[in-house]
Amino acid sequence: MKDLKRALQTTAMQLFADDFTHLDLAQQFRTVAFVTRGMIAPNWAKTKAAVDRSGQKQVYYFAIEFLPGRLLASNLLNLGIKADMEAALTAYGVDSALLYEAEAEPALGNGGLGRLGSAFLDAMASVGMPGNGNGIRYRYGLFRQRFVDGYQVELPDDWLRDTNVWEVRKENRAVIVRFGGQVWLRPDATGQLQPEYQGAQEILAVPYDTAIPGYHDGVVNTMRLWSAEPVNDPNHAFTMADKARADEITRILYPDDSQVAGQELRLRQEYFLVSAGVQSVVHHYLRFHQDIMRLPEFVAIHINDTHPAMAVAELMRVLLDDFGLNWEPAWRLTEATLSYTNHTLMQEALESWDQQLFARVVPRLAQLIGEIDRRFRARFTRRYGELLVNRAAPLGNGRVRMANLAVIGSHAVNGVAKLHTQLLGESVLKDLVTLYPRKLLNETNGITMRRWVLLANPGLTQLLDLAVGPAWHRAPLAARGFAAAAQQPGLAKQLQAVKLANKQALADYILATLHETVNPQALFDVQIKRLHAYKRQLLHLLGILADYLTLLDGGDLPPRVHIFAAKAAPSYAYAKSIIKVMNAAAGVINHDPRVSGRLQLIFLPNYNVSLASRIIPAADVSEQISLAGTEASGTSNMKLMANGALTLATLDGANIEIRDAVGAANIETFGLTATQVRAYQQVGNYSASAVLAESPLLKRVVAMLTDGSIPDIQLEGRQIVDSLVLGNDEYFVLADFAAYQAASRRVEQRYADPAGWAQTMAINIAAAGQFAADFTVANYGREIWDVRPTHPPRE
Ligand code: OAK
Repeated sequence: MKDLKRALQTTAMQLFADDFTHLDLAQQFRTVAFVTRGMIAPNWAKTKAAVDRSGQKQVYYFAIEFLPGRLLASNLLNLGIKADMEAALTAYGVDSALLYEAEAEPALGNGGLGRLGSAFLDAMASVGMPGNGNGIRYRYGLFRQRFVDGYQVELPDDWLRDTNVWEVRKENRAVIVRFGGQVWLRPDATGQLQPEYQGAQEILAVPYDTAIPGYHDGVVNTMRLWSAEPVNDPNHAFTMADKARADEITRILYPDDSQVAGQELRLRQEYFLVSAGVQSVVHHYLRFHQDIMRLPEFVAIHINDTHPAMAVAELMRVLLDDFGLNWEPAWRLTEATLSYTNHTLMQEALESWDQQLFARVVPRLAQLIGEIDRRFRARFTRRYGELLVNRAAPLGNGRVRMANLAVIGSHAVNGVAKLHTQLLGESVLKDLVTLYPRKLLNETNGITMRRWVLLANPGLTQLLDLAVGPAWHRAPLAARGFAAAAQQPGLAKQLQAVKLANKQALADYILATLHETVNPQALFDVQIKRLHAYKRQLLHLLGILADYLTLLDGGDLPPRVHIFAAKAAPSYAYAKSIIKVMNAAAGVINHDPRVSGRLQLIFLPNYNVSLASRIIPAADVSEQISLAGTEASGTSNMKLMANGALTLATLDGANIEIRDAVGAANIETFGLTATQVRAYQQVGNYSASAVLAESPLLKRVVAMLTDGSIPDIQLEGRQIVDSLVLGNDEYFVLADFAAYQAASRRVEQRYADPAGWAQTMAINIAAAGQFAADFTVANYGREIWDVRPTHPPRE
């Protein structure tokens, strides 16, 4: 600790020419982070050198989003110096919790997709797999959300305004990315066709590297994020317009979750990411290897959803144009190097690009995809027929279909939960699976246990350490013993006390941010995720309104606090209406003395990784109520169970695997199954109005949205009711309402038995270990990347 104190003083002097204790909190944060970075650096250099020297195969995880969360506490934890640093801070009179909050959160992702990428980077470092992130350094991350009169307002996220201590600019590793112009193929001296570019726009891609330290293992991997700049040519000054055109590319993260923007700028972002990434992977490979034909022995490139799917064509471009390979060997290398994960079944999220736009932005890739398409058709049409091949081809109806391209160019394709993978094979990827029956695999998602339990829930961590020892930090399955241990009434009592303290802390936060007082003894019922119709926050809201009416009718329900957090895509009018209606309903319910202390609706603004870390440890119930067959996996379901919440769920995504892990007695499931939903959709015999007509309670609830009982929501309430009635309730909210209400009552009955509830909590915590991302990446390594961890998580 003495050394740390001294390091803080020295660094404070170097950075700010002042004593550490004289600095403000932001400066103190920078000082601590700088010291921490200095302690990571030697192992970072060592890891890179060791991987290069040993020639171990490396994973490059290409993703248009990463969502790491704040890094200081997590880095200190992984380095094993968190307690020491906190002691040093205390000695200087600094509150470490406040100091951690001074860090800007890198919000370079929308939700599940980006967070999964970051969990994988952490996990790869923690099990000793050489793994690199490859993404975009957005100047502005996902918007900050505020509510004004209950409406969502989006504010810019200027996360780089203060310097980012964690990143290292690597100008010497910059590469040039070419856009637009014309490309001709001309034979060179040997008769080989070579592309000749005219009028292309060149952009400099500059990498910024961030260290990703593993947990207590000395491994430090890299997340590389690319920033666009004008090319700095000493013979040709760039103009302001050049600079603006470059800056634009990495200026802002598209705030759409599961919806395709379809704009040229997004396409440019995707190509920028892919071209910079592929070039840098190949350059690095050539520094240590001579033979490009051995690329897949040392390099695995992973395509995280379709946004980086152009990697297929870009790698072909590099192999053909830069290395002069023939098509067949180049194609073999490409397929062996690439793999692809699908993260959604939603039609509107399946990317495709207008072929003309595509050819204008990336003309050489358009040529290559044309050739991929031609060969694909030539290979399969005779055997499988034109209809099937037309549907599965990379080109069709004037569009470039990114998922098809990704599957065709990869040796492995995976879904992210068992049900999702099965449904992929039956729907979106059916034709491609017919053509490539062995490509489709399942790799169920996972989470960073250390962030979501060790960091977020120190109380529970202490109890687990007490009950099963600290082995679970590295060997997540070791938490299994917690279920038996919690049968001792003493431990069960302590577990209840930990949960109550976490709820009190969240109650304090709610009071400070929304000026609402909530009772920590009440049931805390949590739904935190992006706002989307398929996730059915509306079903939860209808449930709350029904309970409100029941209470007003004189019914008796136990005290319950419903806690939401969710951002809506700025262009998603329906999702924004739900937010407005939620906030308006909160205004009514929370201020009605007739239900005071018994029912509350809390919508916390600006959901992000940091807010999730506050809410999750305090949750009693985890709402995972998407329409069966729509949520690919979900990962908040895993985080919440790991913190002892009971899952209230439809049989969707990874909820099914959670049920299998905890047993049907320790989860509440309800609602239509994916098979039943599909049957309705195929026959077309679902009638929302018929459901409504049969339920007097439901009718009253729906009426509340338009009859003025909730003020100031005329348009929004009408829009929602229209979607239910005129639109025939696309997501079967009304169909599942009665089953949801019944499940909700069962949850309350369980909660009325504190001892039984404590057991269920313990069983959920104990079973969560199987969802550690450490296992997930080890499985990817074995089944897809052919990369083995040096210290795999123990089974
Ligand atoms: C975002 C944009 C396009 C396609 C998919 C997404 C996305 O975030 N999907 C989510 O990925 C998570 C990680 O696999 C899953 O847990 C979520 O179910 C899925 O919606």
